[in-house]
Amino acid sequence: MKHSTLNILRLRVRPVVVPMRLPLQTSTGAVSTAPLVLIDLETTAGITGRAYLFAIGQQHLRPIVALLEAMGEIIRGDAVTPFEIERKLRRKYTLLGVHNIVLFALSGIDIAAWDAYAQSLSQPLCTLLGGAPRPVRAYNSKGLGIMPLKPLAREAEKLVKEGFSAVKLRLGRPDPQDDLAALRTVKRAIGPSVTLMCDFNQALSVNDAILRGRMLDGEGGLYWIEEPTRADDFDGNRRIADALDTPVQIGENFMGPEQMAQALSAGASDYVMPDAQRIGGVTGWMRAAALAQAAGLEMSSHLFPEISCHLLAVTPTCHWLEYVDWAEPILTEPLAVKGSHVLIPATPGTNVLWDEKAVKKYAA
Ligand code: SMN
Ligand code: MG
Repeated sequence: MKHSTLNILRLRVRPVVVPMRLPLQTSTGAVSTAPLVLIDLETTAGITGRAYLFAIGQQHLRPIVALLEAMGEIIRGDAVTPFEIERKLRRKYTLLGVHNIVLFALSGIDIAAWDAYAQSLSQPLCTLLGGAPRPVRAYNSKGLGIMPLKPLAREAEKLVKEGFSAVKLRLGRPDPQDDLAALRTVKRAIGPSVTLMCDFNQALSVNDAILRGRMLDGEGGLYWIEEPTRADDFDGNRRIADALDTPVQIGENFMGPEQMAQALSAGASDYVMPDAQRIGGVTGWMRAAALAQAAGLEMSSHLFPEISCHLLAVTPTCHWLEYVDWAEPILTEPLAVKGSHVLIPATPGTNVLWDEKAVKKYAA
């Protein structure tokens, strides 16, 4: 197919609120539904590239939809060349700031454009990027929120029984002793052979994070401590990482590869885990992967497992894929999981396809 025939006809943007099977209580509040923005990048060749964004809260759907629709007008008729689209949109949004939900919208368009481009060449995204669709190691990140110990133990057993060799516990209770009790409960429930990560969602001050981190260090066996303090306090994160034995993990809030470069040069963490909708989609991820390679740091993903599996397969320091099933109710082809690995679909593009009946049902 001639690339010149692949131009953007229009961007279709639809908000949905999808029920979550395992609601999640984090230190920042409850996540009990998945408010998603579905993007269809329709092209002149009849191919449609797709992507979804996670709005975090339902109240954020409308501004994200509005941003996407405005960007859709700016790129209408343009060729489906992700670097050129990025260049144009970044220039148009320079004065507003390419940050936060502007970056979400830019990332979503980028992912949809790469999907359309890969489909036009009849290749899975990861093959187009120069990789092989090999299984990607994943941890089960559903559930294990801040909850009472009894249901926490039951949930931990259930998540491991789904076939995973690693799970992630949310911490950040007001009393450190309650976090300790939760950690011990989950470790007892999953046994010594299952890897356990934990996530504070930025709950602690730097000093408290060092105190609580030392307490967790004393327990042994914790794989990483995620976002112990404010995500953009790179110096604070460095002080925590220096003080603790357990590796510190950050990255889901890196706003583009530029901010990740700042975190790396500050020595902010031991591991990194960019988020596809904040790092700049496929384009931003590939640049972030090169930064992690140069810094010699293991790189994991944050949410968006359907896209992240393609991306981690071409990431030199590929570490762990964060597996959640939050988009599953609106997809016709949910990701296949086998033995704690996500299987990359062999179909052209990303294989993100909407279940239109479900999209109608959950329309917001
Ligand atoms: C997280 C982020 C956003 C929504 C829910 C949970 C969490 C994670 O930080 O890393 O999964
Ligand atoms: Mg996190």
